[in-house]
Amino acid sequence: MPDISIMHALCRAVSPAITDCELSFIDRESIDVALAQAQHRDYIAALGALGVRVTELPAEPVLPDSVFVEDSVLLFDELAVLTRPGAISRRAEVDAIAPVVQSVRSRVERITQPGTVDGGDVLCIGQHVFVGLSQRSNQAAIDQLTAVLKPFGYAVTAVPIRNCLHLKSAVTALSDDTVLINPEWVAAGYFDAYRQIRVAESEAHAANVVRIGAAILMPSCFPETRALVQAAGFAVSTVDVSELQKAEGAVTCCCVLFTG
Ligand code: CIR
Repeated sequence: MPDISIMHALCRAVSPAITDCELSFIDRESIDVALAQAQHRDYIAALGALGVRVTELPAEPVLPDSVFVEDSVLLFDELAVLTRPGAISRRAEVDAIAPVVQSVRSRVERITQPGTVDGGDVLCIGQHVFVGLSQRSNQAAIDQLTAVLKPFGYAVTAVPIRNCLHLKSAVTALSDDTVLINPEWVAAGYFDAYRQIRVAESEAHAANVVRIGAAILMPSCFPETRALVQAAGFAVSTVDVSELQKAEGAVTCCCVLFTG
């Protein structure tokens, strides 16, 4: 039987409060909200052009970082896991997305105190789940995730990171056997089992890309890394997310991908 499962994405429109976003590793710059909203619409269009069916949730007026839906839920084929974000200002995002999550997965687990984890720290490659040990995600959450996912055959590995927000700031998968990595922010040895493409030296933030089947979506501001990824045989689309980058966002964080 051919695989006829369709790729879906949950996205949430940019909050007008995004100017009050959390920032950890970059300095605050003025964000043009209207431009951020326009760039987010382009991002959704880019996902659609790659065959993704997008469900766009309404903006949350008082949750500045709520466009970054990836951080509040992990969606696996068999279940969903609602997170407990590391930043207190972001915890209410989980309750905001929970009803939608319950409509796409019948089994829903939840990370509880003292665990904290942001979805940006969770990188799934096949049955392997790498979880960043970061300012946002801790060992208690990793232990909870390990217990919840083990019955479904997933192996969980904790991966310390440095000088960046999330594990997926430092490394994402281009395919099941290739990663795009910034070895300044994560030890490459954790990904020895994979072919590794390193981001261009002048593009530290370029490792965060969205993989849709065999296609890659990445920000338009990393041309050198884009060329490296294309030279490795991947089809790359780009989108300008400059205003979302000022909120320390990137491309993975603006969607939760799942098959259905
Ligand atoms: C935060 O600091 O939580 C937001 N301003 C940015 C979150 C980006 N999330 C992600 O890359 N997964």
